[in-house]
Parts: sequence; C-alpha cells; structure tokens
Amino acid sequence: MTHNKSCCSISRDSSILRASSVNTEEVQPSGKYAEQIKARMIELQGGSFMMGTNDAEGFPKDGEGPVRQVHVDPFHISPYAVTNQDFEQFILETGYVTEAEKFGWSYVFKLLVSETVLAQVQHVPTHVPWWLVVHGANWRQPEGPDSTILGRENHPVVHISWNDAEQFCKWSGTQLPTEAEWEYAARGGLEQKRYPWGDILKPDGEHRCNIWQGKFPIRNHAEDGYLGTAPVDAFKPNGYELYNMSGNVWEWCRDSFSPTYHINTNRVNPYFNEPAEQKSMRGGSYLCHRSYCNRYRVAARSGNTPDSSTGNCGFRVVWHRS
Ligand SMILES: [Cu+2]
Repeated sequence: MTHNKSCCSISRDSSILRASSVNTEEVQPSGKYAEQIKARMIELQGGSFMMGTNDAEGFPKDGEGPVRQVHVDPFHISPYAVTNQDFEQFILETGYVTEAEKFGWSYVFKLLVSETVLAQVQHVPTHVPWWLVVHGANWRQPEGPDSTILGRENHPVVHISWNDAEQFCKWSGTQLPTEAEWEYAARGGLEQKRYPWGDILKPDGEHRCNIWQGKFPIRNHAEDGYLGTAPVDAFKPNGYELYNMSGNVWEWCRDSFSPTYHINTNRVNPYFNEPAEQKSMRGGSYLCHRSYCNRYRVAARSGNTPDSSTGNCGFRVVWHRS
C-alpha cells in the first residue's frame, strides 16, 4: 500500500496562468441566508473523545496518531457540506470572485471531462497525470467551460480554495471546523471506529459513502452510484445525523496542517494556527481508494495550500454560541 497523497489533492502551480493576485476584497456579513444556514445546523454537546488512531491501516507519517483524549466545547455543525445552491447565494449577495476564477483554471479529474475539454488541455502534472489543469473550471463549471451545476444544486460546491471558504464563513457568520471538531463530529458518538458508522466499510454489502471502486485511476466502477460528487445528503448519516463525513469531497478545516499536530496543540479545544504551507482537510473524496490513499477513514488527514482548488474539495461550517 502506498502513502501517495496525490490522488487526494494537488497544489496549485502558480506558474500556470496567474491572471491576477489573490482576493483582497472584504466580504460583508449577510443576514437572512446566514440565519438559514445556522438554523439547519446540528447542535453537538462536545466533551471528551479519543482523537486520532493507531490503526494498522493508517498513515502515521500524516500524524494520525497517537490516540489521545481531547476535549471540544459544544458547537453547531452543518449536517452536510456547503452546496452549490448555498454558495450561489453567497456569490449573488457579495459578488465575490473565487480564486479558481481569478487564476482562470482549476484541477479536474481526468475521467470527468469531455472529449472537447480533454483535447484542449495543455498542462498535465507529470507525476499525477489524472489531474488536469482545466481552463475555465470553477465552482459554476466544475468540469470546464462546457459543464454546469444545473441539476447539481444540492451537490457540494467544489473548486473552492481555503481562502474562498473563509470568505463564505465571514459572510455567513460561521467558521470552518477545527480538525478536532471535525473528527469529533465525524465519529458520530462512536469510539475509535474506522468510519463514521463503524469498522466495516460496507456493512451487509451496503455502500455508506462515495469513494472509488475499481482500479485507480483507470476505471471507477461507481458501484456506490457516483463517479464524481453525490448530493450532500446521499447515503445514511452518522450517529449525529451528519452526512458524508467520509468520502464525496474533502472538507477544509480551520487549522494549519502539520504532521506533528498532536504535539503542537493542546488537549482542550486544539487548534493549530501557526503559519504553515498548507491548511488541513479531512474526510477523503470520491477519488479515494484503499489501494491508493485510504484517507476516507475518520482519523485520516491531509492538507493543501490555501489558494489551491480541485474538483474534489469543498467544506462544511460550524457555529459557536457565544
Ligand atoms: Cu484520497
């Protein structure tokens, strides 16, 4: 089993078409829609839980372990990832322009693009040839200029950078979850289980999340029903009524990414906020497969640079009553 990180994500190569600088505009907090987003949230009690894993299937180098007791304060969390519909509301109200739009391109998984788009691709990253630099790919056109989000209003928004997600949070009066909050939520009240529903990937043969089936990256048999993203409320929720904590899309977290996170943070409301090259993300995506990266386990971790965007990373938000 490899520890390859690149099926999970790929960092923006800024030498490719850097059209304009990153966002500097200030987003103003919204009123009504933000209240709707908060009203949908699930209130979690918080408390102590066993964070991390010593799982033999895990990747110690990612900093998944050791297992330790961590406390998180009560918080509210979205039952599912921010949808295209939610994000559209944000754009309509603020006129915000995402980084994928400013750069003029984003990374799309090869099997998802049309023949036309494929024929126009000029940059294919050498070590990860399944990630294409697609001009015009962004949240509205997830597979490039000839694609649309029509019919996918309830799918997770993708091609969102960490910086973009932060702006959405500012607008909605929410925050990205810390990794500790994310993992506490993902575990759904179970202790030290591999997935949000238990230790068995497919209990009674039933698919519980949207990941890769088949030989990566050649062919995805889509036995779980999805080649790319699934609706945010597909599959059964976990014990906290949270959907798709594993698979579907990676979810940005608030922390900077560090493989020594467990050393750099407290045991009470841990939050790693030191400057680092990458921000953390959790949950894995429709591209994850056991043979390749196996990062749809609840304790699995990854990261990416804050201006990166891909077709398999989105986010969900939390809120703290103060
Ligand atoms: Cu992966």
